[in-house]
Amino acid sequence: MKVVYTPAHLLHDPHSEIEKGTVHSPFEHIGRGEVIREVLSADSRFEMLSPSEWGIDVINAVHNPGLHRFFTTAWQEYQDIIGPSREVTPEVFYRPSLRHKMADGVEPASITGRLGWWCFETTTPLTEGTYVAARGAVDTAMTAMQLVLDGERAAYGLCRPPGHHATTDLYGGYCFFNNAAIVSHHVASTTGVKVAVLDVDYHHGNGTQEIFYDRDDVMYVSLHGDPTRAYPYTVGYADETGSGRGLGSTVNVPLAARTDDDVYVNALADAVAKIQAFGAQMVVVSLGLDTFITDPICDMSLTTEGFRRSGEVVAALGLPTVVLQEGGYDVDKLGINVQSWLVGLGV
Ligand code: OKP
Ligand code: ZN
Repeated sequence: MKVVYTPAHLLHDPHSEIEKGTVHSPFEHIGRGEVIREVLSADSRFEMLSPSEWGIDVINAVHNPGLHRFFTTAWQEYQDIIGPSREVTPEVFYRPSLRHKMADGVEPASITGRLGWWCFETTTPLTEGTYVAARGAVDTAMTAMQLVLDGERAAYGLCRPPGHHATTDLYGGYCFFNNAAIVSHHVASTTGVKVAVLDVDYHHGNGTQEIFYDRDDVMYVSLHGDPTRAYPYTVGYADETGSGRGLGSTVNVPLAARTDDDVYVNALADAVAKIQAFGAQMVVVSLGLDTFITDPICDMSLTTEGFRRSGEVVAALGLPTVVLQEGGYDVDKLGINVQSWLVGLGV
């Protein structure tokens, strides 16, 4: 299987994450990308390729162009105006109900205000190289997509930073640009192929869901920790099924703590049947390995073998498949878990 990787991800190198009232070392760090690269490059069934450049139009086709514009200057503006810092995290978030009964807010002029205008939480620091790394993740995803459009049965994009929490207007959840949504929108809008995003990351992909919520050309199906206990808490409930023309093309399957391989694989088979019923002609997998039994920030109980079985369930769809990296934080096992999932899909 062809694997798309770029060392540009090393430029997004945060040293901290603000969570649960403390500052600690980030769960989403460069070691994640490197361990996956190491394991796949040591396995002759995988062939490593560099991404080609896709430009910014593919990003602005999905996101508010203001979000991209913000990333091009934000880190430097903060350094110039607030003072030198290794990384930047918002402190005041814009919430529309602040202006309840008033006209809608507008993007503030100050960089402190703009950070909280474009970001929704505190665990996603901007660093000097974040923008270039996030562009690299988009290029990685688009290049994997092109391989599949050119006839590969499947391809894997080692995207880092991940993407599925980024909405039309907002970044957060370790995500800056929504790699899976950018690819899926590009395929659906330029080829007319019906796409299903299958999101198997532990966390609900609120960004991808929001981007496609009212559309019937891209389905969004997610298995995830029930948001009654799991990040992102306010999105991902089973009764969210789409709106307008998109009604019925969003499917959410919230799962219990300690969900194991057997329960998960059964739920995945049901989800895959819905993708078939939708008439999808291509699948984009948001691949998170944070459902793993020893993941440090999640609570499910999948094993390396369960990931292989998951890949097999997706392979049974018999559709061209673009697999894009999202989460997975047990770094010691992340490489072999990705490998196992992809071997199950078929290499
Ligand atoms: C990104 B992805 C951990 C704090 C979590 C953000 C989680 C983002 C997950 N207790 N902060 O979906 O793997
Ligand atoms: Zn996750």
